[in-house]
Amino acid sequence: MKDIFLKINEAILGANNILIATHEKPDGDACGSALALALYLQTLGKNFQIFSNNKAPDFLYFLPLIDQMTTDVDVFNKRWDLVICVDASSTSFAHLPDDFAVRSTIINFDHHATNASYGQLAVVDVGASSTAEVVFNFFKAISYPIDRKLASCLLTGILTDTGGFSHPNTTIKTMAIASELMKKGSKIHQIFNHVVHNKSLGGLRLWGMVLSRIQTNQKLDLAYTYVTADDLINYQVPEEEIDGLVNFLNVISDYSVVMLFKIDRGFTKASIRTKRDDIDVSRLALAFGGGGHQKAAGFSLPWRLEEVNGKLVVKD
Ligand SMILES: [Mn+2]
Repeated sequence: MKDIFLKINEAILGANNILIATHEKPDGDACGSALALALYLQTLGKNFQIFSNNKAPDFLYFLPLIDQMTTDVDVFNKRWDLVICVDASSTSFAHLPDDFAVRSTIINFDHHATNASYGQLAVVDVGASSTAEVVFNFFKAISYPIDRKLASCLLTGILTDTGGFSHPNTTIKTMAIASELMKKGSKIHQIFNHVVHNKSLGGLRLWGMVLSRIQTNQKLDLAYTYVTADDLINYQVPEEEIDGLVNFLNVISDYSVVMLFKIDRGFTKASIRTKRDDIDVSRLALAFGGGGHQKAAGFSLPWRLEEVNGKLVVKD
């Protein structure tokens, strides 16, 4: 992998104007990886911008340069020598316009198995816990000295994508990299406070409400519940406050599969989790046109569900 990393670095050194793009609704890994690379470009004195179709969640605003992330599609009208995509399994997931994607030189850093290695220079490492881990390997390959700020960006990506080192993607390598990032001065407990211990009072009350609605299906060995767009309005919390709720449901020990329905006006999104090695929830998601991993998957339905007499029914 070292050769391709060196080629990527040559491309970066030879470019003046560089666009970093990441996926819609950017998470800790998307932002952490993008901002780590942005810090590098800033040190090199490059002209750069960072694009995502949606604003980063508030709890990530402790990260350096995050206020420079833009959702303005005007970036696609500018001339870029190079586009670096991070954590985006396709150019459309990064919202690059088709014609723009075709005429641009693209570097692709990712760890998703569904990434078809698009772009002229692609590093898709499905064995990596996170794109942050891939970007770390890039900096190691080019012998770039990682400082505390950059380490915090990468550790945020690793911490969020591994669910605080608890998901099965956490490897010996992941732990070694996290340890090295801590040696650079990054404080893991502070990052954890930002990305996990960040619920508001309204958010906790909403979680309580959603937990009180849990229903079960013995035959399917399933526990499920739902949250609606109106709930978010009533409790005055942004959508990011329900991040982690489906993983919290998964702490249940007397059911094998858990599901959280997010019900919006005209559609419903379902997230599925299991802790068991012998159940593949991505197959259930696939049956409804969704996808994901063996233990974490999801799908969308073009209907609104509503609770009637204790049962979730299709409304429209
Ligand atoms: Mn990721």
